[in-house]
Amino acid sequence: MTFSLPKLPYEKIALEPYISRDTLNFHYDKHHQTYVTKLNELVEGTEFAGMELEDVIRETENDPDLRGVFNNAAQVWNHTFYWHCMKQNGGGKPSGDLLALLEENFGTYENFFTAFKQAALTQFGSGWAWLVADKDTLKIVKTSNAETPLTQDITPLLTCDVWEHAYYLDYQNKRPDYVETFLNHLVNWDFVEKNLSR
Ligand code: MN3
Repeated sequence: MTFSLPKLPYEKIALEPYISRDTLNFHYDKHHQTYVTKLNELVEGTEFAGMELEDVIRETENDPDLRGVFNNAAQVWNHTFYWHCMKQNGGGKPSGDLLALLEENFGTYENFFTAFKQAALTQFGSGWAWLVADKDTLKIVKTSNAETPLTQDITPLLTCDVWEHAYYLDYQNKRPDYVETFLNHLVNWDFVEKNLSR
């Protein structure tokens, strides 16, 4: 197969009690795997079969006939990125240069927290909330369905999956509780710093 499911960066119990093993059993083993499987079916025998995933996403973004390829490729990428955005004992206010940068861009960490949460809650239906770097400025954006800031001239730093499948088993319809927990207990700030240095 051309594309494969990247390994989770932690054990499935690592994010408990905030995100359960049950959620990861579905979200990683079923949803993420299905995007990989469908992508492989769609690109078989096409020019996209030999490309890097990021190139497939960029090449198919604006072609209505290749929407299926784009959707599955972007979801493969978005999910891999999302797994790395979390870690055991993560979340809370970062420190050092990263905190200073958030304060410089949003005034206070609390302002950042509120703005990120607001983006996650106001994404109507399925999608993603993101912290991105637009040249020297940090911004919060949201995308629908499989849309990804990867295709724009900005650098994704952090994302929260707000498709219902990301939180329904653990939080049911309470997206606000899931997003607050994500920020308070799960964010992998080391990964955000790594993305900033690119
Ligand atoms: Mn998802």
